[in-house]
Amino acid sequence: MRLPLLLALPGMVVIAGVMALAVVARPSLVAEGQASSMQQGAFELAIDADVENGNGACDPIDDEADVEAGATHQVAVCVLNPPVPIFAFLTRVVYDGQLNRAPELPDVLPALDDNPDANAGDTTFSSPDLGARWNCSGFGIYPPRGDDEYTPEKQDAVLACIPDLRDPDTTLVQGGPLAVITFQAVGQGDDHLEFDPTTEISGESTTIGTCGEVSPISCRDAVLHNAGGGPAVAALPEASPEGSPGRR
Ligand SMILES: [Ca+2]
Ligand SMILES: [Ca+2]
Ligand SMILES: [Ca+2]
Repeated sequence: MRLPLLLALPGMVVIAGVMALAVVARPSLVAEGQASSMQQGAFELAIDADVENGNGACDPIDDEADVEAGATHQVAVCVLNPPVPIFAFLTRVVYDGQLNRAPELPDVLPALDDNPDANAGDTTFSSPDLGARWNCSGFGIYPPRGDDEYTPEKQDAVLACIPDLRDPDTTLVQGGPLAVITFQAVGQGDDHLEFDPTTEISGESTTIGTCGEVSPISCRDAVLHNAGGGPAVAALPEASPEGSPGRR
């Protein structure tokens, strides 16, 4: 049984978070495809298809990676050159459930080490991390999900984070990894990982970038080349509806 995340959040945080991310509460946008051009120094989002190489997550950012069928593979969500400190974000990465599965983990407040796994808490990825006192329980609306059960039409890993407002220093002032998503390869083929249009980055008082039509920024997708084929070894549990909290 998952915690009622909303009840555990200070009301002020919930309100501020919902306000900051108001755009994501709208019905999902239909825009498909995002700019893929890379502009040096631009504010953008990217998926690092391979967190194992180089200096870790987002360094370098790989737009593709080879994955063995049945293997566990991690990708990172990276933000580059934010123009102001990041005060809240929601990232939603769409993938092909026939090729990959993102195992569901129990929600444990403040949900920093779930899947997707925020770059804060006990597990961090590369440096700098998000910093202290973030809360990624998604205001009770978007708890971390390997596959959001409220979007049954697609497989999408979602993570929404805000800082604890009691700590004014908790903002992400620099670029780097926001989160890492753990996938298990369950089929053979190319999985085009895409940012959903609801993906959003906010400053303290306003949206500063989305992968949709509001304040659009470059959102670079990535491809996982799953080789080997065949059904996956059931090494990791599938998303379990048993643990689903009520969304308010
Ligand atoms: Ca990399
Ligand atoms: Ca973590
Ligand atoms: Ca879904």
